[in-house]
Amino acid sequence: MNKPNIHTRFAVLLIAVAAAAGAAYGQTGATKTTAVKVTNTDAEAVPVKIIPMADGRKAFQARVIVQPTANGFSSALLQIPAGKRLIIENVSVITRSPEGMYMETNYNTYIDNNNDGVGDIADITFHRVVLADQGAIDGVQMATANHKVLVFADEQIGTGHFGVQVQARLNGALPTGGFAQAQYTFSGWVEDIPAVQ
Ligand SMILES: [Ca+2]
Repeated sequence: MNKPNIHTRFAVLLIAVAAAAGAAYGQTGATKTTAVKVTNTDAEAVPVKIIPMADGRKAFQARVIVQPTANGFSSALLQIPAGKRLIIENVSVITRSPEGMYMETNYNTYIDNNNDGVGDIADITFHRVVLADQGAIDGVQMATANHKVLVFADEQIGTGHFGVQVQARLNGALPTGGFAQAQYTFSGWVEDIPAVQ
């Protein structure tokens, strides 16, 4: 079956970040009044900027944030430049949860695994992130991961368009007023997708 264009499933989400939330994102200073994107859950995908390197290669490095609220997966999308393939070589993740809670995290990508020129369910692969608990500081339970990987992510297969979808879920419902966040950073290379063989 054809995979729908997932880029169309996301809308823009802008949230003004208050001082407390800003601190949780590693920001400093007083109350922020600038509207910034703090999560991409069901929101506009985070774009990837292609960075030319001196040797001719094209690099990328991008951050995606997802904020789960319960034991069902929440997701966010890293948008791949049109017609490009990401070659992900490093993934770093930090999760912040209420003390005593923890997360399951993974991300998925597409490549034409069955080589039929059609973006279908055979083309999705899941990449689990192994987190190491860092304990709790000031009531915030943290876990981190930093892994050398080799993952391919195509933006287009046939008429289907895809991104890198990150996911996270908690081991239970987020308490009222609680804060939970999984922040992913991907680093790697950008190449053109070769023609279908
Ligand atoms: Ca396919």
